[in-house]
Amino acid sequence: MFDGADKNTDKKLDFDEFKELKKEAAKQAELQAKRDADPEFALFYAADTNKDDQVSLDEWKVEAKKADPNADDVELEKGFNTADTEDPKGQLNLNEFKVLVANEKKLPKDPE
Ligand SMILES: [Ca+2]
Ligand SMILES: [Ca+2]
Repeated sequence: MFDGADKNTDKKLDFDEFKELKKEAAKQAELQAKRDADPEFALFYAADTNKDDQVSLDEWKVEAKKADPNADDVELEKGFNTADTEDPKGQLNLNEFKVLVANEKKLPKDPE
């Protein structure tokens, strides 16, 4: 962490680098607070494994199957496409993802 922040590699943290470090820590704390306050954001964040702030169909399938290993690919894809209303297509941003999660909750569960 120290080495990473020491951008001009003089092996000393100057004040700017220290500020960067503080900013990064604040960003992480903010993110954590957001995850704590917003379960859907936490899910979005967990599903977005490549951290590009979009959840792809593949990322969604992986995440959905953690919750339900028997989830059906076709059904997952249908739900994904229904929520995917904004560009870029094939990727869900946080807003679209929340729609997806809300839709999933509305689905009647198959009686066992
Ligand atoms: Ca992603
Ligand atoms: Ca989209």
